[in-house]
Amino acid sequence: MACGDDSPGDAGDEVGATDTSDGGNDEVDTSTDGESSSDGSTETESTTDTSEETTETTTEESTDETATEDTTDESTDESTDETTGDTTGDTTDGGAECGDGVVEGDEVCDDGVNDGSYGGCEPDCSALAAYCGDAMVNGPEQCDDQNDDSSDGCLADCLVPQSCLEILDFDDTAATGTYLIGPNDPDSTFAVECDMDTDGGGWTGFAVENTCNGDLDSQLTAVEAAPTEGVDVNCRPFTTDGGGNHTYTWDITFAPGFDEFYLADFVSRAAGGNGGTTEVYPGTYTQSDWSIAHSNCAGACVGDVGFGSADDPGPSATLGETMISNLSCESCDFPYMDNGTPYMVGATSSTFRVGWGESGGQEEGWYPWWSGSVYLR
Ligand SMILES: [Ca+2]
Ligand SMILES: [Ca+2]
Ligand SMILES: [Ca+2]
Repeated sequence: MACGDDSPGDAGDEVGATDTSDGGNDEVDTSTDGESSSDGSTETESTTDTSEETTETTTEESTDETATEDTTDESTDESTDETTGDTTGDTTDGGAECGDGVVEGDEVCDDGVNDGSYGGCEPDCSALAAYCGDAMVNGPEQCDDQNDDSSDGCLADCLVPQSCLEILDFDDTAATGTYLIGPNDPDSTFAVECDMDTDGGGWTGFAVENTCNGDLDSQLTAVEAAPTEGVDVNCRPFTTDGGGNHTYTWDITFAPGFDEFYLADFVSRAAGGNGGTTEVYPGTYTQSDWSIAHSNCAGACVGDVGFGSADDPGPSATLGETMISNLSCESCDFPYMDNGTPYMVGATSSTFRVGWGESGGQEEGWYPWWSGSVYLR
């Protein structure tokens, strides 16, 4: 399919659309046939003639069948002839009438209305009005790149996709790979990884680098503040407390919304200071509430990193839940153990949240998202 196929047909007149697209095919066929044999072009012309005759016959018959329609058409034609249609059409093309809904003679299109509106035909039937595929952004379009490539940030319906799910819904042949999307602004697209395989596909995957520098909006919030906090040049948030407790959230806006997520190759990193160690003890504490991301040292002074929707009261999955043994270090990696497992959130949300924290008398800290990807759908 192509952009050009849609617009004339969408104008509401199948006759005009068929003739127009046939004209385009004839040009292609002629050049192709010329290379192989001279007989081919003759066959093509006869085929085209036959279809046109058939179409005209069908139109006349259907019109004649209903007396009411017939009368209406005649009165419309008469009024058109009295004003402009007759002069423009008949004189030039020897019988072609712009406005009769039939493409004939020198007409490029004729949708019966020919008011120059989007997807239609210009008033003198000499050219198509603005349409998806004319290389200009017009009408309801966000882009018009005249191709069927779904990965370049402009779909063949002249809209900029906001997510990998939108791409897959439009193009069910789209394969896993890199795609341009514009989740916030059709004029500002960037590359993401689309997983078109897992559980039916349609997952939008982004790296931590996409969460700043204008791609995806993100917000670091201190629920319980630490003296050291920030976001490094690679968009990675970080915190280190001063020997007390700390809890943070980091919200990433994904305008298209999501109902589920999974993590891929995801790694958190401890960022303790002055010999302070960061602990995750899965049997002692796992985060269940965004408002607190650590134990209060009743059992042990530990923390966790959680993932989910900012619209839920707490995370849908946490680092601690997936671990099978305690981890403790000043600066080391905490790999997520259930990479690739989809988790549901409570309700469709447009804000993905990472929450984390620590407690205890040492200086403990985190890079909650050191590396890896988050996939939303
Ligand atoms: Ca006509
Ligand atoms: Ca256009
Ligand atoms: Ca495209």
